Amino acid sequence: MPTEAATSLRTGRLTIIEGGESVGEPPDAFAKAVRSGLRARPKTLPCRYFYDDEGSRLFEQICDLPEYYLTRTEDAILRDHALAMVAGWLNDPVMVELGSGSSTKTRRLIEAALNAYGALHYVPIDVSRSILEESAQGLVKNYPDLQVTGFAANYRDALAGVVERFDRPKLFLFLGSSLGNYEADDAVDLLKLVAGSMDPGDRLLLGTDLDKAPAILEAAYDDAQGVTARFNLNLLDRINRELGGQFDRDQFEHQARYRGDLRRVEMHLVSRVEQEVAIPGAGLKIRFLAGESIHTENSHKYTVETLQTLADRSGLVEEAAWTDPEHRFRVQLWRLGSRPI
Ligand code: AVJ
Repeated sequence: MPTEAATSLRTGRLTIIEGGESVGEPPDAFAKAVRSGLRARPKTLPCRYFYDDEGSRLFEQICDLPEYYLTRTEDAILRDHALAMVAGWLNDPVMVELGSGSSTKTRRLIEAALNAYGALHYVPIDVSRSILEESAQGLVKNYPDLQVTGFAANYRDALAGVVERFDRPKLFLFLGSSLGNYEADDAVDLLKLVAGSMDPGDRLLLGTDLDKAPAILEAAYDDAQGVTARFNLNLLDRINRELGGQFDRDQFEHQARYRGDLRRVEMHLVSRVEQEVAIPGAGLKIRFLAGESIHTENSHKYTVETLQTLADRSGLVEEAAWTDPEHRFRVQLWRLGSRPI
């Protein structure tokens, strides 16, 4: 919990709280994750390591790709329904966002809340202190009636800090289908963590990608310009940069595979040849067969039914939901269920 370990910076309407164990994860966390992932069978690497400076830049580019419909579809839903999404509170709720990143889409909701209530306290949570500070500074400059308290911490620590500091009704936001990176049990654990931070009057606004034709899904994760391929391959470059790895990225191929049975798009890095790669910083020499893959990401796709199951298992119930005309993406408003789980 961000208490004594927390450092806090306050300037006018902007406060940044940095605390908890997450800041940062221990310096050898990446080496350890690479070591265990590449020694496992099948080989894997955790997708959270995509987002170094270069990876974050590439992800912003992905969001603008013609094939990557997720960002613009969710944004259109928020644009059309922001007022309804933030309506129904007696006074302005504290708006708490998990994984806020650059907070661009969130502006729709911030503006709607400012219009409806005249003032707002926005509480973004992100592991990256620099991204948090930059976006928070832009927001307070833009909106004179907005107050921002950012938490640079992991979700668990930050949510504990939020509950401790804000004794007012809250609207939690978890957008961008970020939930899709979690396997069902882990998604339920995360949703339970949020539910555990909620009071009966609080709400969770959750944005999720919907299941659809494989061709559309595979194109979204394997675009014609090759931006997603560079995003995936950047993980090998990052291992080279930070752990002295000897990966030759030209010897690996980016693949996006839709698994209908699991309702998810998997990203893989497939070795084009039989090879051995040294990673001194992780104490490793790893052999690859030709065609052998490293599984780097899952992006789960949902139906109304699987979302209902997630809500049930997490002790949450649906109050409202919005989708686009083509039913590509869905934004739902959940609250605590009446039965304890
Ligand atoms: C940020 C997890 C929602 O899964 O669609 C984009 C990440 N990976 N292209 C997604 C991603 C490849 C993205 N999320």
